[in-house]
Amino acid sequence: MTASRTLPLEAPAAAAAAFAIPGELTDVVPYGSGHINDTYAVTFTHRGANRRYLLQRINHRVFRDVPALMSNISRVCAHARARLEAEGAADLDRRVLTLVPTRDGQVYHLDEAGLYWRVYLFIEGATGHDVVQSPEQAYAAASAFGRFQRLLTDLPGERLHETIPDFHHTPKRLAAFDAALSEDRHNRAADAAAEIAWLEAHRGLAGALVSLRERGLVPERVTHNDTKLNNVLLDDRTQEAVCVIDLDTLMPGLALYDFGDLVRTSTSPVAEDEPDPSRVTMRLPMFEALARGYLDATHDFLTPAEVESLPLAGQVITLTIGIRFLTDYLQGDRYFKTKHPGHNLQRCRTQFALVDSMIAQHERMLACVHTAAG
Ligand code: ADP
Ligand code: GN1
Ligand code: MG
Repeated sequence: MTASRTLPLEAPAAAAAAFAIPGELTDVVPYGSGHINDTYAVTFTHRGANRRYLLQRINHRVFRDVPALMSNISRVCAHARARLEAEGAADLDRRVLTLVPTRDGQVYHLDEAGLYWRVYLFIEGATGHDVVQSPEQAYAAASAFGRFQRLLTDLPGERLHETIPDFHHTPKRLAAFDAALSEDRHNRAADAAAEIAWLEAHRGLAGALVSLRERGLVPERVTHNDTKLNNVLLDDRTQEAVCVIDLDTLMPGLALYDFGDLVRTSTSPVAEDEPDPSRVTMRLPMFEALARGYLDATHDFLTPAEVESLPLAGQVITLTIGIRFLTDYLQGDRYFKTKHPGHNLQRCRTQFALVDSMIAQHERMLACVHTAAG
């Protein structure tokens, strides 16, 4: 199966029947713009009323240990829900993801073809945006991920499973790129010559966050690790953040990873796969809103070294995802879903252009952080 194909709709329809959902399945529609899982909105009709659920086939080529992943998610959802309830939050079924169990009480379903499925309650009236539309949206997203980070500071029990080991270990991502380049199995390196040269000139940046961690300057925390803008649902009416979603990469990490991916996805005026990289730019008003939003929620527990490194985090995480897109391009698009053969290369170009823009504005970004941190 290639990375770009989804399953015919019989498979999700059959999987939906395994879950403890009242009524009759009346609709199945592919949903969302995630690059990893196959996601469907499924409608059940019960006593004349329609209700939607969010069904996902978990990509088990990417997440090798689905039981461990689902154990992380159910622990975190239960904890977040209890914390929100204790704070007196209303509308809990929209504020935190809620897993729907299978008919035999499990949190996921393994079908006869060996595919893994799960169901969440569908959060209606809210959207995950691919491109940020205003500083208010940037503030809302950053403060939601900051509050989520805060909710996890007292997660009880053992360390979470690492669902993808070394997920944001930039030097290891670079080593994987080097290996893919020397193999060049799909003869694509020539088409990526400019990006390969750019990366050669920026290799020095790859070790920056890992080195902060290795020198003990920033602490390990429970982090989300995939805080792209479309992984927080914003209310369609008020634009306020409703719910943090896509919890597959929840695991031990650095707060800097989470802030970095917010900068990567919430400052440029164009989509991650914009064909014209000259349109990519890190917009300071968006960054200023992100810094305020994130720090309003986290300033009392982030360390000074974490705060000081927030602008650097944007550069390094954007570099990291750019390296991953380029590697996947060279390897023939095995990991990310793609719509055409140059898709990953297009995505890589926007990432590298964004890093350039951040490097050029580093001092101004740092000044924003200092102001936001008070
Ligand atoms: P991926 O890992 O492939 O990105 P996500 O978990 O982010 O998968 O889900 C894909 C998309 O489905 C999201 O971007 C969002 O639009 C939508 N989505 C996910 N969970 C829900 C939910 N509980 N309610 C409504 N929409 C959701
Ligand atoms: C993937 O799952 P999704 O689409 O939210 C990827 C992220 C990348 C992102 C790039 C598990 O996120 O790491 O930053 O694409 N998720 C995984 O858009 O690899
Ligand atoms: Mg997602």
